[in-house]
Amino acid sequence: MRFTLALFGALSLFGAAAASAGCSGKSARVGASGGTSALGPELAGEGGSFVGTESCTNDTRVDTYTAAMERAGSKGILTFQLVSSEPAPPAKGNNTFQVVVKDSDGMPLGGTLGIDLEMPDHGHGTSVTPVVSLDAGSDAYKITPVYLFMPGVWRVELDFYGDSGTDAKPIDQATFYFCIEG
Ligand SMILES: [Cu+2]
Repeated sequence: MRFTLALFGALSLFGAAAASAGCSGKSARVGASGGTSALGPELAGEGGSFVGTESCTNDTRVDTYTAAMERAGSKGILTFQLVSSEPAPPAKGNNTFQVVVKDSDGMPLGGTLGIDLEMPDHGHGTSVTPVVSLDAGSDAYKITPVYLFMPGVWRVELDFYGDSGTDAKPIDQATFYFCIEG
């Protein structure tokens, strides 16, 4: 029994190492309020496997980018609008997103917005921490760089924390998936 458990542990370690061998970089979860940014990199979660770089254009998870695309928050409280991506659609390398967060009346909200970038099939994030800044004039959050350095499916999670900062739980969050081509 002991031997079995020890062996399982060793295999798990090996598996985790193998899963991360194909990719580099770490997940970056950041937030910013009113033009300042609070940086809080964290390591990417375990799991995932390296699946190569085959095209993801037909992957059923991915969204088709359109300007001003909107997504209801998972809690049904807020709406997240990806006003624009530069370049459009999002492409391999550096992107700049403009995001507006709206309440149920469609009024834009100011507060703290966080972004988390991950390649779910590879179990890693990005290697450059995005900076989030709120433009008080347009009520849009500018997020740059959204560094999608590798072809494949990228998960873009937006977390809105209001004025309470990223130490609190997000009030609502929405997730987009984009296929980045090589
Ligand atoms: Cu990857």
